[in-house]
Amino acid sequence: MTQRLLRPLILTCLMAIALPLHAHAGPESQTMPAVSREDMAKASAKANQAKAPGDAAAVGQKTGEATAAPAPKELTGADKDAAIAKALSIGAFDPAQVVGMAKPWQIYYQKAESPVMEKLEGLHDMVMVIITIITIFVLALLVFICIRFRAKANPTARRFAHNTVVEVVWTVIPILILILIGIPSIRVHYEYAKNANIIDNPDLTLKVTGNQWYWHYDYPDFGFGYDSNITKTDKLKPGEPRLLMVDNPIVVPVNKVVRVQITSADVIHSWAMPAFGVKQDAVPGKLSETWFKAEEPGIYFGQCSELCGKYHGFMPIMIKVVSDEDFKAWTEGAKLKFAANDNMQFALNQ
Ligand SMILES: [Cu+2]
Repeated sequence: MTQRLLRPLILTCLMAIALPLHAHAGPESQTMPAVSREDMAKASAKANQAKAPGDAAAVGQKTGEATAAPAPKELTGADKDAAIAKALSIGAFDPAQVVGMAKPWQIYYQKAESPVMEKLEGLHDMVMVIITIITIFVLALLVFICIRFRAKANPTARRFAHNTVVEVVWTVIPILILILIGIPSIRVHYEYAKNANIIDNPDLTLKVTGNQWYWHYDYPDFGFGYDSNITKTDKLKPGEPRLLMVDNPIVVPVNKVVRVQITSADVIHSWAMPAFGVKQDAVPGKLSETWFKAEEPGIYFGQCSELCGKYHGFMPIMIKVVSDEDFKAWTEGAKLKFAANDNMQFALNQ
């Protein structure tokens, strides 16, 4: 009897899951499998050469100067110092500009500042309501059973097993709840995964390499890279947050798709930026990709989120989101400050 009832029910539920998925997967899903590994590799290779001018243009570079070393204007002396000073001031910390940072006694997320994080928050809130209801329901049931069926009030226990109705109910309701959670959950994944297109045409590529215990950042579109180390507590200036401040922050333009390629030089680290909903393991020998689009200029903090050794808690991440013009000025100064990396130039010239 139970089986006869359950089989069509399970089939109906499976169809209920499959149909909306199919509908959501719609037209875009056809493009997703089309992006093969080979295409990804090609796109990645292009990012280092032909695409570089396009990327640069998208982030404010008007000419094709990003194809190679900054040959057109070889700044020297005072001009060079001024460009570097400008870059430093653009990347500088200012407490008034902090947008994404954990606060004492914070019990909820930081303010969402990327499209993916906004969807994640929505999903979290919904699931939170559901689990709260379930927890209260189960607790109430336990209390009811403890009181109603205690030995004193219920001296002769009834001896029966199986109840078809109850069994069907406690099978079907959880299935419905899972479907209820599953649909928005898959929508978040979908929002994230539609970057099958986005990630091949980013406005900017940032390569992140985890090291014990600091981060190395490369801007392959511009041919420079640098290490980013924590600012020690005794070196902090007034207002700078302890354990979060770094010497060289990441600088990215606002409202631009930043493709982040993440790897590690030693052990597994994890590059996490809560306000953008990004957390990606940095695995030695593997290049992982993710992306974000920062929606508000300001300063954001994150931390290594994979236990990576004794100074795991001392490799923070600082991102400064700036306007296109500031980003362009920053890249010009940063190129000079961090001097062009030979390998990078080689890649750009291929
Ligand atoms: Cu780490």
